[in-house]
Amino acid sequence: MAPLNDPEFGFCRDCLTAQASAGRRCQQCGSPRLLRHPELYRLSIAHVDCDAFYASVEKRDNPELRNKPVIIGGGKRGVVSTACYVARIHGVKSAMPMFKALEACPHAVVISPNMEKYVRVGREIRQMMRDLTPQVEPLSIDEAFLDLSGTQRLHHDPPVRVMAQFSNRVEKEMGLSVSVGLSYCKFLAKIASDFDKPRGFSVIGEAETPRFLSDKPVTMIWGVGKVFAATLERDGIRTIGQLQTMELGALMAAYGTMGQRLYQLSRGIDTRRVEPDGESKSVSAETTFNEDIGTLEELVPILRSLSEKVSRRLKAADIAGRTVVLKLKSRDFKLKTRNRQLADPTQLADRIFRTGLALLEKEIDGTRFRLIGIGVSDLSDDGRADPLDLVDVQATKRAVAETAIDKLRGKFGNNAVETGYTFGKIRQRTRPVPDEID
Ligand code: DCP
Ligand code: MG
Repeated sequence: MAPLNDPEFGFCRDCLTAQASAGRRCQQCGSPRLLRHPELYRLSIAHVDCDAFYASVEKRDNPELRNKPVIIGGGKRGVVSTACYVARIHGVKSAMPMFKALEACPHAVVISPNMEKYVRVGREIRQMMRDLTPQVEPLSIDEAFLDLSGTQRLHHDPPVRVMAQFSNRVEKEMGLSVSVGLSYCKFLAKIASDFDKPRGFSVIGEAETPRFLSDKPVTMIWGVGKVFAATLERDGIRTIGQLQTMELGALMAAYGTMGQRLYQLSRGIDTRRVEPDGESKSVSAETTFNEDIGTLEELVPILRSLSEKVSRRLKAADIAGRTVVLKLKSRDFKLKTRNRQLADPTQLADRIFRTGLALLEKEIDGTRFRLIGIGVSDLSDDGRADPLDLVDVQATKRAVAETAIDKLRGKFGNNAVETGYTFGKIRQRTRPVPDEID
């Protein structure tokens, strides 16, 4: 068994020596990087996020860049993908237009992204995670959740020590640094990993959670983006602490299903499991027609309605998909699927629909169909979904409109608002299949 000594004295992240007293430095190696927490040996949900990922990979591969400010980005959209921590000191941030970044940090070295390389490195790190547990849920190229419950017997060490060793191993074997958050649920583990970046390791226990959250902004809650935060602000709600004083009924009356999430997460209640194989899953909806149909005019409203259903599910699960998949079954039961990959993951009905429509238009050739389906795969956390498009102003307007529609639907039900595409057009033509009944 591992030295499960006093969690309040903890252990050293560098040499892993369990501490026998409350000193500020490791009694073995002198490192100040000590981990201590009353719940240290009880927590088992971890979130790992690589530090300045693309930039760190480039620095690793070119030691001359080590102490220089490095920005990764450019390309089509002309924005910063990421900046190293040196460049961040000068105010450079992800998603900033490149010209602004260079105003802030004129001596920065700008490198265009090498996605193939980052994907490969991301996979290697993920494999190292899977060496610890099969319960690995990737969220994006450089981050994942791990559920280490029940692994103590395998590792002869509690999760916190396993994760400390993991982060040391990534540094040694990959030449990259990660930040780890450890808690009792996904919501707090993810918050924790962001807490003392780079090379961080933060622990948030169950007992301290309500107090810890109380002065934090509502935007820390999963699914509360800028638009929804503005709605809350208008209602006078800025901190999670304010949500903690509100009743479930009141929150649901005001914000629908989102209200329930606000109620639970504000109190640190998060029952979502770590779901491995997130990469291979998809979210889709389909329908079979009473009579086979083959014209765009008839298919478009159905496609729109199905896209909205997919979008609702994505939003409810806080996920987004990057590949849109259209499925068609013709009269003679031949199945066709058509895919298109987007620049960013989406959870918006509008983007799913428009992408699906472009795929559908190519298939209209007089064939009559008995089934249509639309879905997204390449699922990830919604954190990076649907960035506002600086070039396509109309798309941004539609995204804002969709958020407003979501809110009305949250309040008054899914049929409260119909768009021009579906209005009055579909009910008589399709029959619900079991999957479709909400
Ligand atoms: N990325 C991107 N565009 C964004 C944000 C991120 O292309 N708007 C890319 C570049 C990042 C990678 O995704 O390196 C991982 O995203 P993170 O948000 O984890 O950012 P970093 O890893 O770069 O920095 P941090 O140390 O804050 O995690
Ligand atoms: Mg990162």
